[in-house]
Amino acid sequence: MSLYEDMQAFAKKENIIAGAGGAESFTELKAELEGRSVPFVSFSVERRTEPLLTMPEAKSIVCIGLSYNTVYKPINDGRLRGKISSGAVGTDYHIIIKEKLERLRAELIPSHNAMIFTDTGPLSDRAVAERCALGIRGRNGSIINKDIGGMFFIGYMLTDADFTAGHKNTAYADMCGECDKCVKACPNSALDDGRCEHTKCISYITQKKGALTYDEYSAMGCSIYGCDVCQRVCPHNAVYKEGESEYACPDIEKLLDMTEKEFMNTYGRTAAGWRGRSVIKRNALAVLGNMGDERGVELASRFLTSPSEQLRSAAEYAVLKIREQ
Ligand code: B12
Repeated sequence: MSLYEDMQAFAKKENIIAGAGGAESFTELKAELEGRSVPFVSFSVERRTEPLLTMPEAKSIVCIGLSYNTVYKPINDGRLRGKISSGAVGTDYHIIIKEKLERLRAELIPSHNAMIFTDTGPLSDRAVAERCALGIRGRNGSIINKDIGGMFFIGYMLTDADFTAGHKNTAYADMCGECDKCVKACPNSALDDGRCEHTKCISYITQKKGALTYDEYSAMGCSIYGCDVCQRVCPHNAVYKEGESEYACPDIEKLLDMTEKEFMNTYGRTAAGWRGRSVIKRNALAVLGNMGDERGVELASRFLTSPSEQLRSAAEYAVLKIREQ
């Protein structure tokens, strides 16, 4: 069996998708990155497009995808509850993906060098996934795979082993055609034919720090962390798992009462934990406003004199918004 075949057998056993490609530069990505500001990424365009600057001896890239296509049942217990994106429910994907890639390395290429990344590495994860034939960019910007759709996280490994020997990827066909459901469904019109304007994306607004504008609080709707709308409406994600989890629709009163220790115990090992307690509480306050339930006034009022500017500002928004309705 070739290394490529071993990798596919590993993927099947681990319930992930996998592919491989060469480590040559992502020349075609340069112009796109130079013209855009990308939040949360501090690598230069050179580092983002040239794998050999990170690992000079790299011969190939192995890329894996971990599905998070689960729809969580709403909890209808009369409590005020917000929403957390499906991908941020349960164990943080950064932990799972790194463990899987580390296992792949140990089982398949124990004597080779490898560098493992997901989300925070130098390259564009989506460009890597496309090169490794995991899928193709859809109109919502996400990489869509023909078997599991677009709700999957991406991780990759640069290695001096050649996973492409004896294998040639077949070109991926367009997955969207005339469909523009995601573009139409985006609550804040952030999508424009394959590009996502991050300043309008609800996912970004829930992650950026500080006091937000009225329009930003309002755009959040019921989202406390992340947003799944452009994925949920995508026909390629129509087959999903069903789940039940308190994390997916947190009780806002409980969330607002959490101490730092309770927050870390609850969210510390999820993908929503990295932004910290204050940002999540700020979002929960904005969601209270957007829900328009009179009970939200008392809850939000507790934060009108908070020493944190972002909590005060979100509390003011919530009280104002509920009073407006
Ligand atoms: C910054 C970031 C964000 C920002 C900005 C998103 C954006 N506009 O790119 C915000 C916070 C908004 C965000 C949101 C989300 N993100 Co994000 N994000 C990233 C991050 C860290 C960097 C992305 C980046 O460099 N963007 C800049 C653009 C220019 O580059 P790119 O998308 O990487 O590359 C594509 C484009 O350049 C495009 N392109 C190239 N040339 C041209 C030319 C034209 C004409 C066009 C139209 C496009 C185009 O092709 C490239 C490959 O597809 C990556 C992880 C990483 N390190 O790569 C995760 C990542 C892209 N995010 C991911 C996810 C899951 C999400 C959310 C779904 C999370 C959520 N549920 O809330 C949303 C989806 C929003 C959306 N519709 O895109 C996944 C995507 C997985 C997938 N299957 O595609 C990644 C890869 C993380 C991971 N490791 O799994 N994210």
